[in-house]
Amino acid sequence: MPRVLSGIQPTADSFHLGNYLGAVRQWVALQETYDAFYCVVDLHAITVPQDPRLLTERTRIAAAQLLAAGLDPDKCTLFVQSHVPEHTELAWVLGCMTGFGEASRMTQFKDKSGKVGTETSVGLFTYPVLQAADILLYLADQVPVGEDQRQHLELSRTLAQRFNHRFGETFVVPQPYILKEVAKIYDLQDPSAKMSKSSSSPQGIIDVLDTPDVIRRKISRAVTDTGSEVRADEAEKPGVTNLLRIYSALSGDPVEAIEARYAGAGYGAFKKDLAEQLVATFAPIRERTNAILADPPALDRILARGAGRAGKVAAETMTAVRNRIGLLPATPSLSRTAVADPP
Ligand code: AQP
Repeated sequence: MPRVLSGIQPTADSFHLGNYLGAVRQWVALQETYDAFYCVVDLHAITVPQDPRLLTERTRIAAAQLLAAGLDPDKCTLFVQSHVPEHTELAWVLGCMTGFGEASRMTQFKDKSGKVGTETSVGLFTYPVLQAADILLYLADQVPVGEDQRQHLELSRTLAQRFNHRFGETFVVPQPYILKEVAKIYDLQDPSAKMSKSSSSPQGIIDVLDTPDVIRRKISRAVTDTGSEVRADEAEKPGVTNLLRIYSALSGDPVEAIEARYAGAGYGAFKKDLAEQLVATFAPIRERTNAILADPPALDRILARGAGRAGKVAAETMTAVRNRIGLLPATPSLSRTAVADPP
């Protein structure tokens, strides 16, 4: 089976509608036909300051939400990035092959460092290299992500090709798996910005764990444009166009059919029905998430099993990488634990 890999950061108490439509929904579908590896990327989260207690909690919440959204641990490998130390080891190797100028061109670093200001870390700068390691370690063929990750994925492809060229065929050159219609879901209050865990205002973002009433309120207050016509028009009606795309993605109906359905009806009826679509999609995920979170040991067992499976693949790839680049192999019988220092 071809392989996919993708990850999500535990940077909030819930993932949002953009994460769900742009990425997670594809993850669920792809587990049926791919050897699928999905991880909660906690090491990416710490590229900006995190409260340690919250980070632990949110890592479990993210994993529970992914299971609640439809990931099946018998069909895919779900794990926590930091449980497989080869991610950071490969990131170092790849970092030594990444040009400073090349890394400086990453637009997400420019955006996020602008927001973090003086607390901008070297980790935030090298984040795309760790992401390349996440992907290349599993020899992934496809990477299902939103549009915001396209540039990072291009770097992963460049690094795979560079490594293969210098040291011999080792990595698969991964392809982005980006669905155009849902590649970028916009903020409900600012339809020029992407919906984002860390930068959207609470009113601009629909969380998968929002209660039905909160979802209804946020949709009713979503920015619409002048006029009252429910019509997709990127330039003149960015707010309504965003809502139409969301409606279409949730219902499976083409945008044109939705436009026709609400012709002359105004924004009110359209928004009301959209809110109900969201409630119908997210309420069961919310309930299942809470049920999964009620049994942390069971969740931890799923993650441990995932880390075991992921670790096997990662260890094989890392052994090949170490050999290729000429690191002296450690002698197994002289491992750190087998050979004690004289007293
Ligand atoms: N607005 C979006 N529309 C479509 N896809 C999106 N994704 C994120 N936002 C949108 C996709 O969701 C996956 C997981 O994202 P992430 O957790 O790695 O973080 P991110 O891309 O940086 O998303 P956020 O919400 O903006 O998180 P923070 O604020 O923590 O940086 C990815 O595949 C992403 O493309």
